[in-house]
Amino acid sequence: MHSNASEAPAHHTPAPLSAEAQDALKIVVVGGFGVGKTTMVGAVSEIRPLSTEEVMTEAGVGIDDPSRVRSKTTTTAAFDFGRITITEDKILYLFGAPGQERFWFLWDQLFAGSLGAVVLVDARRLEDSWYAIDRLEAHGMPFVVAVNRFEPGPALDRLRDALSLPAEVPLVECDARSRDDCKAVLISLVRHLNDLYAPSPAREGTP
Ligand SMILES: Nc1nc2c(ncn2[C@@H]2O[C@H](COP(=O)(O)OP(=O)(O)O)[C@@H](O)[C@H]2O)c(=O)[nH]1
Ligand SMILES: [Mg+2]
Repeated sequence: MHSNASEAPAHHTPAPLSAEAQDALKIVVVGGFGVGKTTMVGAVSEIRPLSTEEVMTEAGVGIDDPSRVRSKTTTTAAFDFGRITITEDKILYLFGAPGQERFWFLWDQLFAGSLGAVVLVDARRLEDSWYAIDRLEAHGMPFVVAVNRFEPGPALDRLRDALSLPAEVPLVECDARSRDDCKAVLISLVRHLNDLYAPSPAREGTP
């Protein structure tokens, strides 16, 4: 008899949200169709990301164009949802927002209460992420732009020009499948927020 009911299982699923959790922080990941939003939320989330990814059906034909996005057979019907515990009482929630124009009505709700956003860009299809940048600028929502390199492409400074990104908006590279890359993107957003909101000595001096 080796079984012992009081023994903790060696492997268990991540604990449910801590009772201490008080601060819920929210970051949204936006961008065009097939740029890697679902992949990014899945790569960094500590819970199995909740996603409403559906196998593309006849209904998507002519609406979502997979011909330009190799090996993509699913499309996000609503949004992706992931979670990262920062400290016991600080939880970061990640929302991947569908990029297709027919889902824009969701964006205002999604942006409400968000700290900032990550715009994912596929360097081969910059135009697919232009509107996301436009909408974020219109909302006054701080954001960073992450270039998901599916294949070698133009240098970052050329992409910055092509996207007409102001110098102060961080532009970084990432592989959305890499947890470390995605973490680095989130850290660049947090640093950017810090630069925007932290009282600088110069600002403190002004009345
Ligand atoms: N080569 C490569 N493929 C990627 C990368 N990120 C995502 N993918 C693939 O690209 C496809 C689209 O990604 P997905 O996350 O579904 O895009 P979404 O529509 O923005 O949610 C999927 O088949 C991913 O596996 C990447 O950085 N490099
Ligand atoms: Mg998706």
